[in-house]
Amino acid sequence: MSASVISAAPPLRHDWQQAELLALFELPFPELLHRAASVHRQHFDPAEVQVSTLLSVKTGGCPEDCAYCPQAQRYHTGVDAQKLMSTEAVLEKAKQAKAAGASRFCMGAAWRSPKDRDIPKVAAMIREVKALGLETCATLGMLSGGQADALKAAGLDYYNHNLDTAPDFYGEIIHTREYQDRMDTLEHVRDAGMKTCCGGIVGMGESRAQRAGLLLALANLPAHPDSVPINRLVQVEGTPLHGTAELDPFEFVRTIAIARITMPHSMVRLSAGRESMSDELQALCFAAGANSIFYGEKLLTTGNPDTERDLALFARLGLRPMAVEVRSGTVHADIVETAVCEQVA
Ligand code: SAM
Ligand code: DTB
Ligand code: SF4
Repeated sequence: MSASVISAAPPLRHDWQQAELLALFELPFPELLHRAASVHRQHFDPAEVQVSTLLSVKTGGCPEDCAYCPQAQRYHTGVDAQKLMSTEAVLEKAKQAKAAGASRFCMGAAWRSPKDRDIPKVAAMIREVKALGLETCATLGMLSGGQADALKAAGLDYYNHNLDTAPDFYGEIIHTREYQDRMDTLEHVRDAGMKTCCGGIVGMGESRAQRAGLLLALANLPAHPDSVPINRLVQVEGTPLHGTAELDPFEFVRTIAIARITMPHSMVRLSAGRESMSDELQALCFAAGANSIFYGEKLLTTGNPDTERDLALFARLGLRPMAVEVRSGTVHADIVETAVCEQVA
């Protein structure tokens, strides 16, 4: 990417208006895609896709009431509560993810927030995973400032904490924590010097104005999230949102496109929900500016496309995994590419 291309791009905005986002949603589909694809090319190579692998290091038994979530204790979804995994077991999974071609490893826990006594255990996982040369990410619920500092000291690169939906729809989805709690955690993560991964879920029965409201809240954060996961609701039997009307797939693509336009420097991740998407729909999402995926057979408790399907899709679309700079300054794109190319061959 040449410096002249970057300097020609307009400055990042944090003052988006709801009416502007709604106007984008209302553009003819080809025009919206064209605008998003143009922004994508100003900042990224559109053939590159960042690949992260997820692992649920502490599954189920969560006290929160997020209406979409199979891990909430109060819903009967068949997900059994488990203890925190051992560092050795996590490391084994991280090695497998690296061998399969992932560049980032994201550890998720079904907690409202970690207890202080959990932090050294998670810190040990972070240190070991990082030592493999993987980028590290964790999603553990709400964090205090001190907890964020401790995770940063252990080498955590990214913290995932989603806004999930628009402020005016939030109260229909979650009652056990406030929108402001999420903002506070994001502030602690930024203050600790970590990168933020923050997005939401669509297809929960929200209106188009509320999808715009989610993107507005994300794009007007004090700093755009480094990664913006756009999840399509995975409907799990037993959760209150099971049976929600399906979102029009083109509306999903529009949401991706507007995330790309409003947060031009961010990685926009085509996240949960890919398993039930056609290859054609995913290709449209990449054309609309998505440039990151979760890679590996499982998300946290639900399915994801198997790696063979993703590698075949990458090969068909001429996409390749994105290079990653690790803290030592060495670029291990070659490692990632070799691993993936070996699997494609
Ligand atoms: N417990 C922590 C928290 O909620 O902050 C971290 C894990 S939680 C499972 C991480 C995110 O996964 C949620 O914020 C939500 O956006 C996403 N998620 C959970 N269940 C989902 C589902 N059924 N479909 C789509 N996304 C989902
Ligand atoms: C995110 O935004 N999506 C991921 C990750 N961050 C942690 C989680 C998706 C979970 C889907 C439901 C499940 O597998 O339990
Ligand atoms: Fe718990 Fe996170 Fe699921 Fe909400 S999304 S119920 S906080 S695991």
